[in-house]
Amino acid sequence: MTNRDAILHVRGESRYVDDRLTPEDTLFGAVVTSDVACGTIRSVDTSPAESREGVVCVLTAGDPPGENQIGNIIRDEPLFADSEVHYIGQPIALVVARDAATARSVARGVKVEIDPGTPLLDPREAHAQGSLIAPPRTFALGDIEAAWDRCKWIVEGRVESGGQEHVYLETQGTVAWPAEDGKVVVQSATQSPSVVQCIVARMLGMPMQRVEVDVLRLGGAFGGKEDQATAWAAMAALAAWKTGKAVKVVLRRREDMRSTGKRHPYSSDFRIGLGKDLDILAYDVTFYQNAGAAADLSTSILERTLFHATNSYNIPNVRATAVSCRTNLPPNTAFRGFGAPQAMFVMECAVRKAAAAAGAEAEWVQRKNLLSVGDEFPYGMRCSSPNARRSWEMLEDQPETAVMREAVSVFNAEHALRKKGLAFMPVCFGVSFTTTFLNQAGALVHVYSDGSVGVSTAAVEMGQGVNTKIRQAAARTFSIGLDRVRVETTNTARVANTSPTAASSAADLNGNATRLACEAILQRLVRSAADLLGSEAPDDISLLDETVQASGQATDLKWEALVQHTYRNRISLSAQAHYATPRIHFDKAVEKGEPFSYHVAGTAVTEVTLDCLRGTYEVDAVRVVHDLGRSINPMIDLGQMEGGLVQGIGWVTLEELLYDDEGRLLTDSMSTYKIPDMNFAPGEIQAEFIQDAQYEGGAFGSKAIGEPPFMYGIGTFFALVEAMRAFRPDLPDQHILPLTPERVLMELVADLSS
Ligand code: LUZ
Ligand code: MOS
Repeated sequence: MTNRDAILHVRGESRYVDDRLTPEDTLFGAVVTSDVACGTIRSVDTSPAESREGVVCVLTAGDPPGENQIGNIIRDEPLFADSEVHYIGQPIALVVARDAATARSVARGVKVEIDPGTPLLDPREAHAQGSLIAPPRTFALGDIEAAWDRCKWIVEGRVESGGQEHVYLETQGTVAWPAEDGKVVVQSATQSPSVVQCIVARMLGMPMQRVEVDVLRLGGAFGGKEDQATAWAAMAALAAWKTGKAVKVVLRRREDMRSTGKRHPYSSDFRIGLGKDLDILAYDVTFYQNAGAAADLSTSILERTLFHATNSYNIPNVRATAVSCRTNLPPNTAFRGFGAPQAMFVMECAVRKAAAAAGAEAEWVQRKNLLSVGDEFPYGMRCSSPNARRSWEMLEDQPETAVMREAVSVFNAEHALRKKGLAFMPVCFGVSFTTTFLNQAGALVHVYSDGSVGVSTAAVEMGQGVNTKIRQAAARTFSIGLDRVRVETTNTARVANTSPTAASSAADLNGNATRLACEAILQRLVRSAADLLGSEAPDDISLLDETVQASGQATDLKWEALVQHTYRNRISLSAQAHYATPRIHFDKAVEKGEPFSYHVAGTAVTEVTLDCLRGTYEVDAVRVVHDLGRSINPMIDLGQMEGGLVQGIGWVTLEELLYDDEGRLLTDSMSTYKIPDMNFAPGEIQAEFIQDAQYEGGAFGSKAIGEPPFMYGIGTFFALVEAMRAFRPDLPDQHILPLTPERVLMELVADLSS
């Protein structure tokens, strides 16, 4: 089983927004953005630009006929800055011209006068000044104050984790055009078609039925298009509505990197206590989230940070507090893991520091405290999966693990200037949107009279292979060949109220909706077959490999003939279905509930080699044992595993976002922002999947795969620290990521002269 879209990708035949065929007279919009991070707008002079050859119009804050507002959860984000600017790269105007070159060159010349203020860039400073997105939240379990007395070892620390640029291959973009009777059609590279629809409608002051959002596929997203595709879609829609022409807005890489938000940097404080048997008795943590200038999804991301504060560990006394701090960076946003990686990094720093204080091996303390079935999470849910423990034990039992350990100690004994390090990284990730109402999906299935099948769902294909999984869901339910099934674009006129394709849940939710719609049609087909075969008992009839079976025996009746017969009898061959994840709930008033359909758990072990003179390093191998449920498509899941892992390794090692004191991003191109490539990827990635259980929440017993593997990448950070320690046993705590080669080198040589 492969990702069927891969054939299109490797031939260059996949069509992204900028590849769509558009009318000859399509206009292009280029964005005028703020060059200061904070200030009051004195004037925006658009008239010289408007009189330039080829320019059709220049749009600003006064132009939307509805609201000049794109905030979804919190309405705090203007489409175009009106009186103030809050970050460098914030849109102020859109120059609409006959071609992209003209639009861009004119946009560069638009004069904006701003009285600059002093930008706020640090989340703790923002917190101290009361600059918050929302009030802080706290999850608590047990009695933390009483627990400290019972601890034998108590350690504290401060942890910093940096942001991360999404670097989706396709930059942000939209094409929009006006249709008949006041309608606007929007082809957007978005993970959230219905959010784009809702906000464009609000911005144009019209009902949602007059805005049709259509999404064919995205060239990657990773969370970066869950909320942040909206601005460009709204601009294109506004320009199309104003001009009566098709309008395209597509960002260049540097524009995209400057204007869009990233993974949230966090600054955190922890305090952890171990009992005499090395049980983690107490954990107190505070997260300061750098939200940037607008809320975006920050409050939801903050919530997931709290849900994953204790990662894979059972801790009876916990207090986790998180605060979303408003600063003058671009609004930070969803990125694979959605606040969980930041939480897990702090937890791992804490466990390791506590183990060191107790004179114990980190692995010993990690393993001792892993979750077991029945353990309570700080949010009240109980652990129902044995796989946190089981994955660790399976990994440890693999003969390769002993070989790896031996190789590291032999290598370190034999080499003075190169050292190896090894680290275990457990991950336990909750699957479901933590915003409960989003856990729903719709599917619309048509069986055509020739037996071919078209499926529309709420899921957006972004390279992750969800369309192949949906094809499989339909083909499997009907028991027909995969090639009979086509997955259509994600379109708000066909499937309404689409939840974002996010939270690793798209295949679960939309696979189930597809199954339900296909089952409804299948029931009619079975009755129709019974009728045709003169059978009294439809219960006896089934379909297997495109052939009707009666009492388990193949008949001469094939899929195509059955479909034709059913059609000619005027029986509907279409069905719509809705799926909502059962059981889940959460009460924010007490911060308790059962927010997740299930957890996925696993463990990774990472081996690195460090060049201690240069600070450079290689990731030799990562071996993972991971819980997939019963995978629909192991090949796609392995691809997600490898991609997520390498992206996670990038976050903790190479990927460093640097800003100057004015809040200007210095690493705004692929030459200054380094992402892991094939040469940097681990020499070996080995994944063993636990594939035995059946899960109601996932489609066909499968489990989500999109985000969890990202966090195995955190293991590389700690493997590097182990290698550094092998060179310099007196090395102080390392609690800052990314651990770039530069940082490694500086740490290794720090204070050497004294
Ligand atoms: N998006 C969202 C997500 O809106 N809610 C979530 O809980 C979530 N989790 C992971 C990734 N995206
Ligand atoms: Mo998300 S981080 O868009 O699942």
